[in-house]
Amino acid sequence: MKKNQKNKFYITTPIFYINDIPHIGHAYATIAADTLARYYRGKLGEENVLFVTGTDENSQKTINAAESKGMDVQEYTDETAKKWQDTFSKLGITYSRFIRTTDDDHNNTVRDILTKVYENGDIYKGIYEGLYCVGHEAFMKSEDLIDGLCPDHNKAPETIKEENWFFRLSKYQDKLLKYIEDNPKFIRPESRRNEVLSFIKNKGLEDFSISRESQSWGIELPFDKTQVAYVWFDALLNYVTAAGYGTDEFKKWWPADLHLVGKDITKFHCIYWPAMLWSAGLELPEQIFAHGFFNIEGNKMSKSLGNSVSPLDLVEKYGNDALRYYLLREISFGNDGDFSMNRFKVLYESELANTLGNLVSRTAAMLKKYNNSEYIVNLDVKSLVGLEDFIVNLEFEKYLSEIFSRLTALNVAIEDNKPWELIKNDKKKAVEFLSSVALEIISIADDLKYFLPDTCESILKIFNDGRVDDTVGILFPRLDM
Ligand code: ME8
Repeated sequence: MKKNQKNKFYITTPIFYINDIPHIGHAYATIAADTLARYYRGKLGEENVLFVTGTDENSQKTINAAESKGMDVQEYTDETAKKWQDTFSKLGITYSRFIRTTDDDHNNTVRDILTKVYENGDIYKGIYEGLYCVGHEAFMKSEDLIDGLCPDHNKAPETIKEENWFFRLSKYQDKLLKYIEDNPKFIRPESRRNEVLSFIKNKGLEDFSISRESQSWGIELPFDKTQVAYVWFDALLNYVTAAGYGTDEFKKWWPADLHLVGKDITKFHCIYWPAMLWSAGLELPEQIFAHGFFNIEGNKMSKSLGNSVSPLDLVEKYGNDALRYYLLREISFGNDGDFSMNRFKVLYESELANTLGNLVSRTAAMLKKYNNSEYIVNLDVKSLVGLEDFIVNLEFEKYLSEIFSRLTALNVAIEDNKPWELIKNDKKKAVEFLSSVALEIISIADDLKYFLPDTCESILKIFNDGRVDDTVGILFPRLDM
């Protein structure tokens, strides 16, 4: 079998911190992964796709959030993880597993891998003194601070001095550099790959601390009960737990095909993670893709600005598909972008309500009026070619743009052919023309269903097997209605 001819597809999103409820940025990665999972299920069969998302719970942030609410940590994590699950369900995310790092099987994975890595000689004891940023859940260098503050979180890191266990990351530097150079598709997009390469070449890899002495919440080290695992060492391992580590399933799913992450966490995924896997004797994932970040109306999304957008508020008002469409159409997937309510409404009105919704409703209405709701099913119509490359390469915006050009062309063809005139003296031609439009809409819905699942289900119901069903409501109601 050729390498790019897959027989299974295992895709992951980042697992999210639970110090807050999901915002639109979290929905972004998850919706993109969901779109790919739906596509691969169609290609490879339901049983051959594993799509994992979840929550990253064993962190200092969790403890702080629970404390600030006066709650017990376990109670807090249960309550908050449930909110994340509910949100993703309401967003129509078809995950195979929602993993929590407090799950028992994950605890076992972390302890097992820590033992392997320890026995392999890659873990040693040392003293760490450094600046810890809880926002990043990582140590920072003083040269990375601006006026003493972490530039991403606008807070001064804490100075921590602890006796910790360290992972010999430095040992893997040359191997990792060579691997990334030899495998141009391992890290995508290219810009992120280059960043990682220059980081390794210019800064070099230093061993990092993989445990916390002072933290009370987390996974206990198997070889030192006084310490818990560092949250990133623990969190990354969720990917192998969810693949069934320690069971027969694992052979089927591992290595993962795609880790979808945001550009903020490439260092952990592209540097720490491969070294950890090698040390544990496991294969590396096929690809890590880092998507861009977006601002909200031109400003960075932040708690202090209070400008974070709730995906649930949006879908309540506009529907799941409108949100999916906006996010994957507006922002080119590997690049940064901006979330703007004005643009959201423009795309909703112009592309979803007008181009798509109107095309469907006018075609259905004319068939009803001119031919008793029937259309001819055995006509040859063209289908769009070359779309698959776009989705496989995560060029979602190009995929959608192709489809919308075709929908626009169909609207133009209706204007040009004027079925409302044609019907007066050539019914056969009018019905044939409208039938061919209906068949093309069906074929497009088949390509579009990964992106707009609810809408395409409705479209396929409207044009079902030679008859128009006019009981299905309007696809995208006008915003002023
Ligand atoms: O980093 N634009 O979790 P996290 C686009 N627990 N995407 C955004 C975004 C924005 N403005 N803000 C957040 C963690 N994201 C760790 C991950 S994985 C083993 C552990 C998305 O809750 C983006 O995908 O901070 C980013 O990588 C992720 O949320 C970070 O979520």
